Parts: sequence; C-alpha cells; structure tokens
Amino acid sequence: MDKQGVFREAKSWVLEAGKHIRDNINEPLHIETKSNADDLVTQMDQETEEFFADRIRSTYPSHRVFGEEGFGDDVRDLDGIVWIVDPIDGTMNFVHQQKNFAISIGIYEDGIGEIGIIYDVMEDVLYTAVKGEGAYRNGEPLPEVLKNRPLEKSIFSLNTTWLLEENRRVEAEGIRELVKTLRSTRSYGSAALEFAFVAEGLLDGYVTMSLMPWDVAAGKVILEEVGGVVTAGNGSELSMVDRSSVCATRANIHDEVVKGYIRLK
Ligand code: 2AM
Ligand code: CA
Ligand code: CA
Ligand code: CA
Repeated sequence: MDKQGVFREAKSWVLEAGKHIRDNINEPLHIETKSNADDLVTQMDQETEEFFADRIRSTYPSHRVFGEEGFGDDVRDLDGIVWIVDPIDGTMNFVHQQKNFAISIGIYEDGIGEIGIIYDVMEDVLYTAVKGEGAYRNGEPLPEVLKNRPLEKSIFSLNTTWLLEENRRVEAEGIRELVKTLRSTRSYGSAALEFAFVAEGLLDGYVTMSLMPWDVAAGKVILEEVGGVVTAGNGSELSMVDRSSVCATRANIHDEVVKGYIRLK
C-alpha cells in the first residue's frame, strides 16, 4: 500500500465529511433506534458512512470497507486492505449535545493497523498516525505518553455501567476496586475520543467491556504510536472483527490493571 498516498486521501475525506456535518449541525435530525431505545442512529451517520464507502470503492476498488452502519462489505477477516469506519462515534452525544463526537477511520493491511484518523468534528481537532511515524494532533507531534505515573495518580475513562452488579461482562467488584485506586474517572461517550485523550495524555487509561472494531481501530494505531498498550480486558490481543472488551493505557500500568482489576465474566 502507498501509505502516504492513502493517508492523504483518507484525511481529506475525513475533513470534508466533518465540514459537512458541522455545516448541517442545526438541521433537524432523522433519528431511528437500533438494538434498543437508547441505541440511536441518524441519517447523518448513514450518509457519512455511505460517503466514505463510495469514495473508498471508486478510488481503491481492491480495498474493503468495514463500517458500523452497513454500507460496507461483509467483513469476517482482515486479509488485504480494510478500512474500518465509524462515521459518527458518539451518536448519542451528536443527538443530545451537538458536540463530543468523532469520525474514526482505521486502515489495516493483513491485520496490521497502518493508519489511524480520529476527527473531533465540532472542535476541529484531528488526531492522526501512520504506523512507525508517530502520532499527531492537528499536525503537531504528540509526545510519548508518560511512563512513570502510578495508578494512584491516574485518571481513567470508564463507563459507570461496569460498576453495576448486573452487568453481563465483568465482575463489578474488581472495577469498583479500580475506581477506588485511581485518582479519578471520566466518561466522554465516544470511544474514539477516549482513545485520543489517552494518546494526548489527558487520560492515563480507558477501560470498557464492549466495543466493536470501528470503535477502536483508529485509536489503537494512534495510541500505540505514543507508547500506549491496547488489549482486550484480559490482556489478550484485541479482535478487529468481533466485539471485545478493551484495556488501553500507558505502558507501565497496563499489566497491573489487567491482572489486578479486570475479571471478565
Ligand atoms: P457509537 O456512538 O458509534 O454507537 C459510548 O459509550 C461509546 O460506545 C461510543 O463510542 C459508542 O459508539 C459505543 N457504543 C454504543 N453502543 C454500542 C454497542 N451496542 N456496542 C459497542 N459499542 C457501542
Ligand atoms: Ca452506534
Ligand atoms: Ca462507535
Ligand atoms: Ca457510530
């Protein structure tokens, strides 16, 4: 793959799609629900994914598209070049807040994350990485994330769902212990932005129990470029084809979090 060429093209499409969303942010929304009443999708999610699928297919006919809203291909493996696309990550924020959402695109070649792009649309902040070439925020290099900060002085992003006893995926007691150990927690409602904030050093970690490949594909490439570690909640390799738990942190605390606090059900 001509990584620089594909990266330039992808970046320009992301900025174009983001501008379209910004320009239409006050237009009435067509909102539908998916798996349940709180699982929202809008026409803008669908239009944006269709925009990427059309551009990718006409420019790179051999590449495949793996997207949340169904305009891509039926992807079950990562052979060849696959664009993993979340047209709007944080749809609930998009609907309720008209901010705090992102476009997320990860481009993988034979399972290796080569390009990551996360665009905070309303803030006009673009996080990018090409594997082996560092991560950037609006074109400025991001430094390696701090290596020596202990868990007791760390801030993690964490959804309160995982503190509820009845959740299906993780032992809540372990997560409560984690909350007690940490300095504090935050919850932003956009997995892609939560990855970007860890890469930027605003957060020290992001732990969550149920994400899809399009939530994490770009964030993994970006965070790994600044020395972060990204795995499933049990420390195993993160799946880029199936739903997974996620532990994404600075390197020095990753093992401690996975082994000491996250007990998957
Ligand atoms: P979305 O807005 O693209 O759906 C909110 O905590 C985060 O979880 C967002 O990144 C959101 O992405 C994602 N999310 C929402 N519903 C989800 C689901 N059913 N499975 C996996 N991720 C989900
Ligand atoms: Ca969704
Ligand atoms: Ca998402
Ligand atoms: Ca989405």
